[in-house]
Amino acid sequence: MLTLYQFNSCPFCWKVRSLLNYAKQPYDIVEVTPMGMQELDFTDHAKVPVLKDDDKVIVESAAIVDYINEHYAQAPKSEDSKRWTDWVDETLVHYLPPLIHPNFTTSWKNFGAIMLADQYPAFKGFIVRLGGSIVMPKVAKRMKAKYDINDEKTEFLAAIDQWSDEGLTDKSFYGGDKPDFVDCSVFGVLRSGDQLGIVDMAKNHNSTFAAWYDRCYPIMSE
Ligand SMILES: N[C@@H](CCC(=O)N[C@@H](CS)C(=O)NCC(=O)O)C(=O)O
Repeated sequence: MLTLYQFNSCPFCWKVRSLLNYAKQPYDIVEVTPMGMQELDFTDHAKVPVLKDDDKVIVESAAIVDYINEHYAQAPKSEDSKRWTDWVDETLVHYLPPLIHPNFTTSWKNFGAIMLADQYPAFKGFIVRLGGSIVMPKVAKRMKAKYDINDEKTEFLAAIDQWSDEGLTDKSFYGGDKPDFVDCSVFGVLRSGDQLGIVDMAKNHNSTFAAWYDRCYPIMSE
């Protein structure tokens, strides 16, 4: 049985979930507590996602999606797949924290939308939301400096255009008539920002992207 240890707010975790959903592969989810991460006591890896396949433990989202694809999903890959999956992990994902957590007020609102209603007992939920809303704007600021992001909105929309122009070109999916491994990765990371205004902003900006996202949704989202 597959068990995914995750944060519901984590884009790398949604990338994994999108491929599992694409494969129609059942899996359990364990929501990890950001403070302490005691649910991950079985591993030295102190980040989510972590995947357990019975007793086998796989860490790092790139390794996890490769494992899932080899053993469960068998989504097609092309020669250029790695260029795009690296782009997802090294470029696209970095725009999300500055967009979702620019300051305490927006972060608090977004954590309210991200956190599942029954995720934690009430007081613990409050502490996790408060802690996240304090920490994440600082993380977002560090990311902007580290990755030289000056205007996250403009640069994010430019990345969406790049995906649309160079990835999708005139195809229904990156994979052609059907989605492939790359579609699942791009969709998954963006899916983490659904309901937080990010996806709507991208859809309003680029209709080719909007049509692709809507085609992916029923295939990759549970
Ligand atoms: N390179 C890692 C990045 C994972 C990552 O940054 N996870 C974040 C959540 S989005 C995390 O676990 N942060 C907790 C921490 O750093 O303490 C991957 O692809 O799995």
